[in-house]
Amino acid sequence: FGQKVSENIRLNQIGFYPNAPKIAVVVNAKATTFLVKTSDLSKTVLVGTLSTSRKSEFSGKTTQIADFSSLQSVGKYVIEVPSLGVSYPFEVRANIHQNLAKASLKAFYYQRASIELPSKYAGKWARPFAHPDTKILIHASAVSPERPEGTVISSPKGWYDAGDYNKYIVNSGITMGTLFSLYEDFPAYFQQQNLNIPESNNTIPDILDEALWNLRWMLTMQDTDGGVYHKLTNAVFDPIIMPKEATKTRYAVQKSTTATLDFAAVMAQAARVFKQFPKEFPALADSCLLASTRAWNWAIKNPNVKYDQNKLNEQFLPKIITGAYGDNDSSDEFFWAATELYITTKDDSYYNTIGNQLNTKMNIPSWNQVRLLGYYTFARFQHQLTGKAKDDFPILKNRLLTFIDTLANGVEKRSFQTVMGRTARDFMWGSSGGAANQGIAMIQAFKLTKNKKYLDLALSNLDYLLGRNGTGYSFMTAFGSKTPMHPHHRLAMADGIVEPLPGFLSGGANPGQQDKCVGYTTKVADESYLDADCSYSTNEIAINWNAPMAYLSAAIEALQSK
Ligand code: 9MR
Repeated sequence: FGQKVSENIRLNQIGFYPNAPKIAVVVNAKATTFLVKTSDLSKTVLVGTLSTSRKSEFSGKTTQIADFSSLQSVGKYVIEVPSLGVSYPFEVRANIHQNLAKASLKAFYYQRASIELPSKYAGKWARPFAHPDTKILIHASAVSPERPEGTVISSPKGWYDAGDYNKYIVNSGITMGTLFSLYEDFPAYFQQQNLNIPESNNTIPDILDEALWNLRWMLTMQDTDGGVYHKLTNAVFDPIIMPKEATKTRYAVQKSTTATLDFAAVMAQAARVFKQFPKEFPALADSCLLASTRAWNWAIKNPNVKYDQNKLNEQFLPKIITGAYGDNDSSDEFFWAATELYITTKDDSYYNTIGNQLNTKMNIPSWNQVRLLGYYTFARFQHQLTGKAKDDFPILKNRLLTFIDTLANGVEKRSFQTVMGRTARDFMWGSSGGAANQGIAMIQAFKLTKNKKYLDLALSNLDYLLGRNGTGYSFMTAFGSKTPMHPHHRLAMADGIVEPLPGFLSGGANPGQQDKCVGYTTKVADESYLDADCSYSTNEIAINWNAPMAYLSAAIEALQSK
């Protein structure tokens, strides 16, 4: 039609709900009006005025807001800014993010170890069985009298962590906690969802079937004394090969306090969740709770066993130089584990270990910041609290909402009007996961207050992830017009298929550029992103980023359609 697509019109590249806010951000244009047209350009359905220019906090570029929230008719549209061109097409309709919610969970199936993925479930990304993980060597850093040097354990299943094929307990911890919380917060939504995975025809919601694949692996990572190995890994990262070719020796490496507590939290939550399926899993809940309490008791006896990979490599061979997930502060892991154990068992002694910690600094969840997962669980089960926990709940709720408001306040003044981007520090390794986790915080605030403003704020970060951002990318593979084609993902890089595996959230803008990859064009915080497979610090995928994306998209679907 002779209309050129302008990458300077930034918007959610999938679309919008009829009754929800709709915003596009126009970058570096001195324009005054915008039009909404049907995507065949045959009809103009709305003419609007762009806001006055403001300056991006990070790049100094100008941005203007096109607010077309009044467009409520179902259809396919584009935005036109006469001096620039047209936006990517988008849709307005109910359940607009249903497929996204599905795909972000289906991604976990693609990450499964120790299983063949037939084309029936994996389409053109089918692949043969690999990584049996039935002969895992106890690393020198993890030997014990009961498991001396040379001991082999079986530790199959689980998900590959990210672009690499290793399996890390700490990162599995927040990932599983997020998925179980999604199920606990919106159980009805998952009665319908069909992920087309091998277990889809059983009586268990698919989200739980998928989580079970990783839970079974996690259970094997507990040592005989209750402590939990930090990770199951090669000594060094694999080259870019498919799983079947990746046959190097794998090790169970050193126990740590943080891994053990994350494990305790997940198992306590799993015990609660699977207790609801006594017919299907007569013994699983009890096994999980036992594993959890044994892990907890180990951590109480060993409160400060850090995972310091440099130190480890000074003492033991072979040297381990894969992902470290090292963390000097285990107070938040204690908080989360105690919370899950308290809610599952209602045993006050767990609460008593953390009841004096409500004044500690709060952070948006990430693999090394899990305190808020505990807050969310208290909020979810607020009506079951007793004793001191019940008395304290108003304080906890108030602290949580105050914290969330500090993230949310001033959104309307930000250049992209998203919760994401309050400060440059939002843009770190895995910033997309951070944005999704901020979205979860907004959902929690919505659940606590029923104030719709928080639901709209959650949506602002979904819009961020799907294109309303400084890079102009939708960070979700296969979801949008401009999406990552070269994620740092061994499965995608080595499979010889042009399209990356669908439904994976790319790490996102990060001016750290730790990979030193050639091709970055800017160091501006919210623009520093490179869709190249060498860019592991901006364009890797990871289970702990997909889980909050799954949460955010499914939560918004569940709440909007009401
Ligand atoms: O997500 C992790 C990020 O917060 C760290 O800064 C980074 C460097 O330590 O590691 C990231 O996690 C990676 C892990 O160590 C190995 N598997 C891939 C993970 C995602 O990049």
